[in-house]
Amino acid sequence: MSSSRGRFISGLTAGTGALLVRGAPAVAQPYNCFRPGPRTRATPWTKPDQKVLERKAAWSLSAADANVVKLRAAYKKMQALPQSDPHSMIAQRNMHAYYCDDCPNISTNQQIHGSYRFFPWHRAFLYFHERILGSLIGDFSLRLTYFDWEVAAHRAMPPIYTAAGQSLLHPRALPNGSPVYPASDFTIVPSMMTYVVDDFMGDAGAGGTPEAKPHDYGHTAMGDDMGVLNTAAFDPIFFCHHGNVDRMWASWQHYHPGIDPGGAYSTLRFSFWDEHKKWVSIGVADVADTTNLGYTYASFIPTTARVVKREILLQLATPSRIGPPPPPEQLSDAASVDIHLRGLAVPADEGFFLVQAVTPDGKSHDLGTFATIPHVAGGGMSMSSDLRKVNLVLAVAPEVARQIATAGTTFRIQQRSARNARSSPNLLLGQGVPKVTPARIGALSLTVR
Ligand SMILES: [Cu+2]
Repeated sequence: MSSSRGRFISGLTAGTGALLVRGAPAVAQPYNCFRPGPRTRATPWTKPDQKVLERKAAWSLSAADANVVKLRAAYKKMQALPQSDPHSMIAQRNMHAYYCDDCPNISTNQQIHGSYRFFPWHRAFLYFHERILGSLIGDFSLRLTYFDWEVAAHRAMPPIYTAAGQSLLHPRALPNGSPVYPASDFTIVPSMMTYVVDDFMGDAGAGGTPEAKPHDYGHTAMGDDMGVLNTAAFDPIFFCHHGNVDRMWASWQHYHPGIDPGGAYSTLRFSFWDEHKKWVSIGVADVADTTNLGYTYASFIPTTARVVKREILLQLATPSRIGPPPPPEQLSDAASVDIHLRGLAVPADEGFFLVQAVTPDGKSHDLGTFATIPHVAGGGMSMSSDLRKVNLVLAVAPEVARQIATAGTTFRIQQRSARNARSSPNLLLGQGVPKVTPARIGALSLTVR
């Protein structure tokens, strides 16, 4: 990431400018981050005496639900606090911006997206956010909700968030009808429960597929403040969207007990303001089990496991070209094939990406899509030298796998900007001139089911 980003965007305002919804005032205010905590050492987090309670699906809750009443009262208080208060909504937004290396006025060199830091950091962020909300109303039985977009009928904004005149509603320009799309990137969520750890959680230098698909698409498709990293956590739906991202992780952990990415993962620690305004640090061992943080989910995401027949490691002649192909009989009995593109380098920090394979006969085959979230609205920065890496799993029909498993097949990615998605939802893969670049892949393999 550019270390001089702040210079390009100082003076930028957050919020949606002239974009209004149902007469609600747009949130446009000067945006300045402070260092979230003191430079002194954080105190290690200790588990409070707390009950283990369920986080429930936002779609299952009505305005009369006791927890919804608590959430609305707590957010109302949070939104009224001044920026200088670490419990304020503005401070919560800035905490996320700080850890995205997206503060307009300071370079933080902290990035918790695009690697195995993504899941544990966000779990801890949501936990402290939940505790702070509880402390604001003096009731620690308050729990966050989750946006169960893996259910087709639940891909519209949950009604408890869109009702007028209450604190869960955030000003947005985009329609509330279908804010999570393309649908295919949410339909595949149950199949992600079968992913191996590197593909699900990512590794030290690459994000996993859940981050690049439902997570990133949800942010960019919801748009407005949610659509850019440095303002996303200003919208209460952030904590509902991330509730389901966290539920994806909890569900995956349920199917893969005790598995983590290894390496330096187990030594990761993150610092936050707690509910007593104490600067505390929490480690990945503390957040590994949600019950240690006082919550469970009303249900796990079901898995659609299909027996794995074999794994085929493909040799790459160059970073985007297949070398010797596998023997054809290895694919002849496939019912479905997952292509794993490990360490796929993305030649920009944001966009919608279509991955294609070009076979030696010159035919191009669309393999699938993923997204990355813009750092700031509107652009204005040159980030062409930035690289993000993703461990991308793309499910393809056996026939496509057979055609591309050929010596000389090359891979390329088409990129469209996501920066204007907030004012033009149809931009998602639909419009704009794509930039086409050869893919750079670290390793390539196939899972035959
Ligand atoms: Cu985030």
